[in-house]
Amino acid sequence: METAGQTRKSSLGDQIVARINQLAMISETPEHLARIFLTPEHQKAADLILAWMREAGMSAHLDAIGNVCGRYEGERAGAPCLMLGSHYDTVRDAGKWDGPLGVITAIVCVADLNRRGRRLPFAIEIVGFADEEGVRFASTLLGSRAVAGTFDESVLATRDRGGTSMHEAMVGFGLDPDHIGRAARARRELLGYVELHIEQGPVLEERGLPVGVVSAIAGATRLAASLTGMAGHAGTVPMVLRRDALTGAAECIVAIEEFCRTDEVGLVGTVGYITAMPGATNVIPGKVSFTMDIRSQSDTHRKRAVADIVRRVEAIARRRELTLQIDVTHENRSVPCAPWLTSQIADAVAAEGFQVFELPSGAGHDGMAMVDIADIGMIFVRCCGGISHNPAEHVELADADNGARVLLRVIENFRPQ
Ligand code: HGY
Ligand code: MN
Ligand code: MN
Ligand code: MN
Repeated sequence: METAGQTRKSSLGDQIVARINQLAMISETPEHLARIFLTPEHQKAADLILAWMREAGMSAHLDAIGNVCGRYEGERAGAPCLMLGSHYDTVRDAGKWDGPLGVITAIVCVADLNRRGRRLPFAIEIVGFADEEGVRFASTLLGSRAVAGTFDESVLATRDRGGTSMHEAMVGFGLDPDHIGRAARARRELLGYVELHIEQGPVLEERGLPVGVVSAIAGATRLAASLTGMAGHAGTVPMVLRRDALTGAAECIVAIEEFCRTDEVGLVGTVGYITAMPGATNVIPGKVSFTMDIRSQSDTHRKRAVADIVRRVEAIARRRELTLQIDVTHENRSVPCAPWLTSQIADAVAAEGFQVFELPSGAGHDGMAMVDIADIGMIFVRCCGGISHNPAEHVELADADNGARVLLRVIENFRPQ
């Protein structure tokens, strides 16, 4: 029991929760958490995280694409690093843990090493990636692709829903698009990449486990479709003569859901965004655009499923005499975590007294890009009800603490391969 005079040394979990709440205050609007790439909220969040990194004894800077980067030197300066990280951008109307938990937990762990004057035979680097979600420019993992040297310059020409190109947004943010290449790191500089992240699913909670060891990350295909019919008067055009783009899209969307729902291999398909033009109550929609997000742990299965879904959408459009435009806008292959890293994570989980449980990630993560320059490992932390990409997303303080203690063990017992 603590005496009244004795203040409880704040646990790693306490430190994490305080920062999660502080960072969550930086949002486009107070009502709905949104911290989107190359916005004033991005800049404010970067400034706060850089300050936390410096308080933790790290040198810290913003890189050429807006990632926040911190370095905690090892016993000898300039040594290769164990890189930790996650992202600090969010989806719209987001939860406050998806991404920031990994960045903040890593910083709190380094601050603990620094407080104890602990130096390791390697450096620790932490990267907060500026755009993992791909909310603004439809391509995901922009920050980690820049670090991995695989950034696709063509994305600079893509425009957000307000018509601003990534190129223009970078200039407005004070970054030079021609310098993105300066964010790239060489494989020889990294001993490995480890990301701690909320599970964003219900499995750990169902099994009563606080943490999990990630085996692989599912690949994903994003598509954009538009259906063009014939706008018309809602009161005068007989139903049989209509070429209604919105009811056509509705049939496509239900067909996609049915196709994924009945798939035995665990395919998931989501239509997350739709627009219907001209968007008036008394006008038959002439043009509808919608997105698709199709995922599977198997790339072969996902690609076959995408082809089947496109065929079904084409058949519906033909039958309804709608013009269809459908394009793959983005694709991430599934990636395995490195067994030598997952076994070190498993050792740390066991050493903390928890059951070791391996599970795949249905959600995408920056490790899908980082795998091009380093072997990757991931630690999952239980989140309540598996809820994510939702303001109800939550992690209990004890689990934030559990995750931090596992990550700290991984760091202190890390044995480069
Ligand atoms: O969409 C995803 O899987 C991740 O949250 N960006
Ligand atoms: Mn996310
Ligand atoms: Mn995430
Ligand atoms: Mn991630």
